[in-house]
Amino acid sequence: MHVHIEKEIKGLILSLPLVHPFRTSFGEERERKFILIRARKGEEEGWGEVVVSEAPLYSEETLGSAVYVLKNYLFPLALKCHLQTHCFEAGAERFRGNPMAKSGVSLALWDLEAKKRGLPLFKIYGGGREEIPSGVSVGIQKNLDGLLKRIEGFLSQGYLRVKVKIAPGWDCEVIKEVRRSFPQIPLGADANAAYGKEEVDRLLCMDEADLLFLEQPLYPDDLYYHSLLRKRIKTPLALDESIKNPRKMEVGYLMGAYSIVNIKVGRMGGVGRVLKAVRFAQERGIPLFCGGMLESGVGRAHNLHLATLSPFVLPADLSKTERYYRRDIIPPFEFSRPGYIPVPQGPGIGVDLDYRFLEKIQIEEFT
Ligand code: OSB
Ligand code: MG
Repeated sequence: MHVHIEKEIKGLILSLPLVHPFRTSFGEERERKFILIRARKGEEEGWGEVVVSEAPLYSEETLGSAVYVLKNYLFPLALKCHLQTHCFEAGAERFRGNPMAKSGVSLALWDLEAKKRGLPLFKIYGGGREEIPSGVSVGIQKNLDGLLKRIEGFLSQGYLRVKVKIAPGWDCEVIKEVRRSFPQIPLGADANAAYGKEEVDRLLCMDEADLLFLEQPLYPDDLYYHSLLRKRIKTPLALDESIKNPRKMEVGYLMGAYSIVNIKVGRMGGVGRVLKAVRFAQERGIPLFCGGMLESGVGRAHNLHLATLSPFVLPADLSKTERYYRRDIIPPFEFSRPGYIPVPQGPGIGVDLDYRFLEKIQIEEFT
């Protein structure tokens, strides 16, 4: 029996093993569990990704909290809005927090809308780039030698910028050694909020390594202490975890807490908020880069479209598929020339999903 579904929104919980374990100051991931959102209207379907982890380590959100909020609040809102982006995003502002859950729905609805209009998302966003400069984020390794070998491997493939994860005990010496081995490369360091305000003196050593940026050294709430650190350190500060929405971006700017912002749609709570933050950056000349959360191909396709906007002047945390997953749910992203990933040109996110593989890695679905 075939039932025609006019409008539908659904969550799929999936799991993919990472090619290489990814260690940061907050823990190690070997496998990525994530939620895909599928929004259907008539013949078209739009896809979004909820970039949560199982544990509340990067942020407060978890797989379980996202499922709860999607089922009980965000799916009903999306349906009430007839799956329209602006209605959904405006309605979602009423709910506190839960940006990754909100963003998953937002992305699916934007994809759906773009597909109905027959346009690639970047055209709707007003982006002008056809390929995105690609950087790579390198996790904490067992030893320095392993790190240097890994970086060398990535550089030989053409990555345009390397970001090294740091944590207390894996910071000054490591960064200085990396710089000594690779004197010329654009290099960043990301602490994932591992340092307290009492530990800032430790971070001044970064100035000896000629870094492009030091990302999120202090706790997410510590915008004020970031602004104090910024006065003492020459290395540009980039913020990630602290910039939870466009208001935090504005306050952080007024306080002088950062020079650069790492934009992640999941952390910000949806496309509308990212577009607002990007306008803010554009008006003030704030350099941005597009961050990553080890997304599946769906999330990375969305990131490619957002990264076409002009304030994204720095290489993105957006690497080739093979750096994350042996097999992905969309055809692999590769370089069109060394260091550049082409932006998909088809309608919406512009990539086709591998439905059979999707079924294989699915754990559960919910509406
Ligand atoms: O801090 O940017 C981060 C991955 C998971 C959680 C936080 C971060 C990251 C990355 C990976 O750095 C970037 C990527 O997806 O390539
Ligand atoms: Mg970061």
